[in-house]
Amino acid sequence: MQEQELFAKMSHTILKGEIEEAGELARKAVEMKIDPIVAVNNGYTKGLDEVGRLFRTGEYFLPDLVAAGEAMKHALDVFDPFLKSRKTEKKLMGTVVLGTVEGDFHDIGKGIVGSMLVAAGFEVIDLGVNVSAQKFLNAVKELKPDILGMSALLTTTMPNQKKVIELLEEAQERQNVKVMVGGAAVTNKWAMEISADAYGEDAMAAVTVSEQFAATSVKNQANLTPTINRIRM
Ligand code: B12
Repeated sequence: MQEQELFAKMSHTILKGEIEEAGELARKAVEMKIDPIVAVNNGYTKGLDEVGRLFRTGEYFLPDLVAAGEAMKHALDVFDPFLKSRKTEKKLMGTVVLGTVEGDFHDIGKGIVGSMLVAAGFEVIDLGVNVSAQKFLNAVKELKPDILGMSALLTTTMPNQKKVIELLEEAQERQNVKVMVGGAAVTNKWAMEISADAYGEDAMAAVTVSEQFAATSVKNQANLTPTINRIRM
């Protein structure tokens, strides 16, 4: 099978919510030595985008979204060990606390971001989905991560990213951590509006941004605050 054909089939399994088949194709991609990220971006994500479009136009319903999400997660479960096994022997790049904000249960993209960060040498502490502002604050206080990453896929939950930043400020913890935001609903403009340190439009950008934070040694040079525009990918 050619790569393009495989990608089209991957997209189709998501569109049809074919869980087992989605996993089979992921295994096929591994066999063909296709980079998991390329397969996710060129195959499965295309399907999810189409599912999102069909949901918006009223042709798909919630069960279709659920099935698509399940199929995607199944494929990611196959890829995950391969993504993480890329981890190099280099020293720990830093610690990232990651979570999807309160009211939001989308975790596929966050999962990809987490796996890619692990592969890039970061320790990732994933707080899961529907994470309250207080829980993010507690994690920053207790775990003292270098970076806090927040995902939001719904326009209704984006404001909860702002709430977290405000809570960090109130608790005088804001200067101790770099805040990176992302998720389908989020834009660079929004990130600037809420005074996040960075916006990452995809998992690769999340890694690049985190590497830049690591290079400028967040903890040692707390006075260095790159603007979002400078660090945006
Ligand atoms: C699958 C899916 C679901 C699944 C999620 C399963 C799961 N475990 O995640 C389920 C069925 C649960 C679901 C539920 C709902 N969904 Co939904 N869902 C989707 C869908 C089709 C795909 C999302 C996805 O996984 N995309 C693929 C990943 C890889 O992309 P991503 O998340 O954007 O992540 C990438 C980047 O954004 C970035 N990134 C992500 N997180 C982070 C974090 C950081 C820090 C950084 C730097 C980067 C970063 O990197 C990732 C990898 O490249 C989208 C449509 C779409 N195309 O986005 C709708 C969509 C997001 N859902 C939508 C809606 C409306 C809902 C519901 C409200 C539906 C309902 N009536 O109940 C509920 C909400 C439930 C809740 N409270 O959370 C709308 C949102 C509209 C809006 N703008 O607010 C969308 C856009 C569909 C649509 N077109 O209407 N959904």
